[in-house]
Amino acid sequence: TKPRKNTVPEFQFDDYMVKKAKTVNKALDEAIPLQKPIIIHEAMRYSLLAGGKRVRPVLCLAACELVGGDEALAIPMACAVEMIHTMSLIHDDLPCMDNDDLRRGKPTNHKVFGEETAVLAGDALLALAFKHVAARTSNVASGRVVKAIAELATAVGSEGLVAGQIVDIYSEGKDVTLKDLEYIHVHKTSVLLEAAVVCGAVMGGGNVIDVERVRKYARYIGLLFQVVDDILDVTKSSEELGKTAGKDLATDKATYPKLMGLSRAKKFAAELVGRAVEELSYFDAARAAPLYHLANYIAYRSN
Ligand code: GRG
Repeated sequence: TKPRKNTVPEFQFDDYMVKKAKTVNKALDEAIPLQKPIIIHEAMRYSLLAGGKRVRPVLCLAACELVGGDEALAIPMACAVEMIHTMSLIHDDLPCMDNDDLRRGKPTNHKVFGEETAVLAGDALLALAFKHVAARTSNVASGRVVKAIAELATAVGSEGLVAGQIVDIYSEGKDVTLKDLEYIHVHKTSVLLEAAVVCGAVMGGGNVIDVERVRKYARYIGLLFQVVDDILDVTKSSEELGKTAGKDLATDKATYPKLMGLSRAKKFAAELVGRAVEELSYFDAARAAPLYHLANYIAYRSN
């Protein structure tokens, strides 16, 4: 099929994000009642409901609607993706990993609940994510649910997030090439964004061609997300110079601006958003508007 003309209809993106994030927050709140043992459910809820932009679950819902599905079909999956993202942040912040004290503007999970509970809260969120999709998805053919679960599991395990984290850990203090950096980012960040989009489209009833098209879109925005994160590290650091040495400048962590220079990194980000949006031109422009604006939001966000 020929790409459609890429006209972008008027769209209130801020309202859209607020509305979708509200839906996701309500569903997440209901997914984890404060039951016994209270402490573990409290720890799970603490990080899961601590804010966050909710980019991944909103992408999941937007992809479901892009292919003509009702948002309700993908809500359990959107929650599962956010549960997995949150558990990866809890584990990433642990003293044996990044040893961070703050996350989403609040003390990290292990700072509040202790290391043992933080590890278990992460484990429990991971298990709940898969249970939630399997048990709560309704009106989707079971073959689609199984396909989406396999996609999500691949994005989490030793071919996904875990692969990115382990390679990142073993790269510390070594000379990292642009190729190594891309491997780390693709696995630590892009794979989950990709799974969010692909699983949303699968739950929404998308055909194979449409699913593979949104996958391509997701790959570009996944990489874009990290390039922009790296750029923000530098630009925020320079804004804060004089007060404190910024994160990126203070560590020997490899970043896109460090490896290619700030202006080339910005150019690369602009190229990625262009390529992502190009993939949307095959879809109905009104239905694709949320994903179009999400790509731009990721590219030009300020935090
Ligand atoms: C998944 C089993 C399993 C283990 C975890 C620790 C680990 C393995 C992976 C680390 C993954 C990680 C922390 C990647 C960084 C991803 C990233 C870009 C986070 C920031 O995402 P935002 O900006 O954050 O969407 P908010 O707070 O807005 O949700």
